[in-house]
Amino acid sequence: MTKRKFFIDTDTASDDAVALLMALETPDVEVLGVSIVSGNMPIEQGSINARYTIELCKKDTPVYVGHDKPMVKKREHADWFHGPDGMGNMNYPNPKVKDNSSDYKEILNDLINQYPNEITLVTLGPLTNIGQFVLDYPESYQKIKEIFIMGGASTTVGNVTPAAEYNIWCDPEAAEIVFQSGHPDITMIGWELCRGGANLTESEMDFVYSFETTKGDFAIDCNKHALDSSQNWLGDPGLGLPDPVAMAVALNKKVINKASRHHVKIVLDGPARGMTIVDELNVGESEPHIDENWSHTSKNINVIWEIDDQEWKETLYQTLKN
Ligand SMILES: [Ca+2]
Repeated sequence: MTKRKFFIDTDTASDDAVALLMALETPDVEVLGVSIVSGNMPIEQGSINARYTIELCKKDTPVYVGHDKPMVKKREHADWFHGPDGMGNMNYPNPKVKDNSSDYKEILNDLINQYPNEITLVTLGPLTNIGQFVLDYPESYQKIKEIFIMGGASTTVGNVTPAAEYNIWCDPEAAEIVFQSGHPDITMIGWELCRGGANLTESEMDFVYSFETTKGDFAIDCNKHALDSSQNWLGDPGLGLPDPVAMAVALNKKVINKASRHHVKIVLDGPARGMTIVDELNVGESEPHIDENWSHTSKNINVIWEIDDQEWKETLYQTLKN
C-alpha cells in the first residue's frame, strides 16, 4: 500500500494529542515527522506530550522542537484551558524516547525534496514554525502538496478574544506570512467548526470508553480539563476538539460539507488582533477598488464553512477502536 505522507506541526496539548493519534492510527497514512511550536504549552511540555502520544501508539515518529516563542508577540500559553501539563493532569509517565535534536526546517526541507508534491502538512498550533519555514525555504515550501491549518474563525466568533481564535492570535505575523505565501492549496479549519453538534456529548464519550481500548480511554481522559473549559467557559454542550476536527478534514475529505475559496487576511494588532477576515463575497476582486487593502486580492485560502458532524466523529472512532 502506498501511504499518504503527513508532517504535523503542533503545540501539543490534549486535543493535539488526539489529532496526532488519529494520523498515527490511520492505516494508509505515514507520519514522517512532528515539529513542536510554542503555543498551548511551552515547547518542552509540548514535546513531552507529543512523544508520549507517539509511544502510546507504539510508533517511533521523530519529534523536532521548533520555535519557543512567536515571531513578534510575547508568549501566551493556554494551560488555563488544557490543565497545567496540557493533558488534563493525568500524570502520564515521561516518554522514553528523547526529541530529535535536528532542525525541523532542515528535516522538512529534506523530506519535501525527497517527496516533492507528496507531503500533506497539518498545523495544529500557532504558525511560527511554518512561517519561518516559508521565509527560509520558499521554493521547497511551494512543493508541499497541501496544507491544513487548524486556526481562525471564518464567522469571527473568537475563543481568546471576541475577534480571534487562539492559534492565529498567538502569532498573527507568522499566520499572515503563511496565508499570503501564495501556496495554491491551503485549507483553513476554523475553531467554530468544532462547536455545537461537532462537540462530543457525554453519551458519545461513554461510547468511546465502551471500546475499552487504551487509545479510547486516553483520548477522553486527557481532555477532562478541556471538557470543563469547553462547557463552563465557552458554553458548549460537550467536548470541543478543534485539532481532531482539522485532522479529520485532512484525513477524510467526506468530512467537508461546504467549502469555498476566498481571500483571507490576518489582523496583526489592536482589538481585532488575530482575526481572520474572510472576503466571503469576493468583493476585493470586483471593480471599483476603493480600499487599497483589498484591491486586486485573489482567493488564497480554502475556507471550510460546514462539516458533517457524524462523518468527523466516525473518522475519530475508527482510530480509537483497536
Ligand atoms: Ca493545538
